[in-house]
Amino acid sequence: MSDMQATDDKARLVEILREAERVGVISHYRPDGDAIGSTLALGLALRSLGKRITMWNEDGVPERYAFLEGANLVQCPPRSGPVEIDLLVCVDCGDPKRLGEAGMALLHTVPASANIDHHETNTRYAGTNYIVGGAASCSSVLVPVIDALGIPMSPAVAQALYVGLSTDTGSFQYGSTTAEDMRLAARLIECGVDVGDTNRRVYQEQPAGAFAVHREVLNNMVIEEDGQLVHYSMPAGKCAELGVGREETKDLVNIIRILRGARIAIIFEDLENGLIRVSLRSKDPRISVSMLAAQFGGGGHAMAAGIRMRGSLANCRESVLRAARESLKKLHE
Ligand SMILES: [Mn+2]
Repeated sequence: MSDMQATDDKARLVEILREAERVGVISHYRPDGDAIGSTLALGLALRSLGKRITMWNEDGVPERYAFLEGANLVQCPPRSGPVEIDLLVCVDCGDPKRLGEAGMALLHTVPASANIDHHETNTRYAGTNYIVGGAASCSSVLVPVIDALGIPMSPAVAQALYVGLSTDTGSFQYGSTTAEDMRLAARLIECGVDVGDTNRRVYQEQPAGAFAVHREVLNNMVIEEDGQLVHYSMPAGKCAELGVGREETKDLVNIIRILRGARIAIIFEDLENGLIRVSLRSKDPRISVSMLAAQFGGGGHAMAAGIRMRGSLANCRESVLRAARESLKKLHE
């Protein structure tokens, strides 16, 4: 998409945001820091204009983000009945299916919809789409929108945006992190974000259950292709055996991706509903896991992508590993 197109979309987005009285904000299921940060930042910012705001998420707010202002206001999307809003805004969600079933139903019944996102693979499914593919986070994309609306950046909005930016840049560690991202972080800190306190709450307050899962992954990870490919598979029943919820299986790929020499890290997880979830990370800029995922109907970013596949754990794993080995082989051709 050209910059001009993005500018036009932004102007239209700002206009409909300004006009709407009752706005619903929603993001993807199994929300991460950017999904929650974007939802809260936009919700709180629009609320400060006197609008009536409803915030939704299929899976609610994960414990680690519950400290953010407004987190207690996030509800599950209604399963039925009319919803009294003028505009539904989907943030950080590249594909309407990821809104969840109730969210997707909302999208089809509301009078107007908008989509603000940074996923390259965004399908532009809303009435108005403002997509900046390649931006570090959806939170980053929201900043010029909030500015254009003339809303002063409150400490609460800044903190929500900071959490989105920090989590989507891997705490500013990804190679894609730019000077502009750092300048945005600086601005958010100037607006009142307590960096030490925010990072401690997001990154250093993990429940004991998380350690049971980490132990399991470290004990059973597989290292192959001379250490270039590392993966772990979580079979059906494992969460119950470990006594943890699905929430604890998020971000497991970060445990194995730090192996020295690894280029691709993959977690396979049997979701026990006929679906296998695959989380992929690349540590080599020549390998796009987004393209790898696309071969199986998945998507995401070049260095971080995901797939939901139908089939057995063993079959899905073999197909994806074959493709991963293939992309490693291409490096040496
Ligand atoms: Mn994001």
